Amino acid sequence: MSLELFPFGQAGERTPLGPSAFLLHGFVLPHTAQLQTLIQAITGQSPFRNMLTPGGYTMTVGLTNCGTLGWTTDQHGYCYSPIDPMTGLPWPALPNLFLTIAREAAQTAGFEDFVPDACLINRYVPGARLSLHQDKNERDLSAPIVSVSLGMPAVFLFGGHARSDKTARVPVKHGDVVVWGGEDRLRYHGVMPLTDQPHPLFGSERINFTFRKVR
Ligand code: MD6
Ligand code: FE
Repeated sequence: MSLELFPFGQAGERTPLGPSAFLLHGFVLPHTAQLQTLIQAITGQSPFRNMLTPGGYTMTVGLTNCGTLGWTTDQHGYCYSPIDPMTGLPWPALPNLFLTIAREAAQTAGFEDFVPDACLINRYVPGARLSLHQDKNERDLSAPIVSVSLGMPAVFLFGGHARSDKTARVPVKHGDVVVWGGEDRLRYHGVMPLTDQPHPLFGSERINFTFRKVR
């Protein structure tokens, strides 16, 4: 069961999605070209790859990381690792612009002094989706998550604390940022299958990156 939400805000507006969750419309619009260049440098070193879940499925979303820790999954389970299993090397460093955006977005949502140590980068192509999940592999659940959307639009599903709770459908566009923490930190969420709506800068791709404080 889905509940329609229409947070079609203007750049600079803040739509609450919960007591401690906000959609910051167009928050990174001034930086999107620079972010794209930084992401190209990161994926040149640690490419996007379609990982295998413990359930034996290959994810439709391509994934990589930057920061001291990176999120990975294989048939044995999920974990954070300092080493990219594909290259055997540390993940690329978190660029300063990423750290600044993460801190300022968190602050705008009411979370002071957010310093992430991990940034998970997802690439969606038409048809890719992310099933409902909780982000609960982080040791420090007092820190929020900051999630940046670039490229093609998507519908973010924002549920409750049980998988069966009804979900809100939240349109996320190029330049939008979602921040959530506090009592909303463990809510189920996912992304509906993307439709092909090519973007002038990113073509038929959506890039999402989420900053976390793991340790
Ligand atoms: C995405 N995002 O938007 C997937 N998780 O592509 C997430 O799974 C996510 O956006 C935690 C907090 C914010 C998010
Ligand atoms: Fe998530």
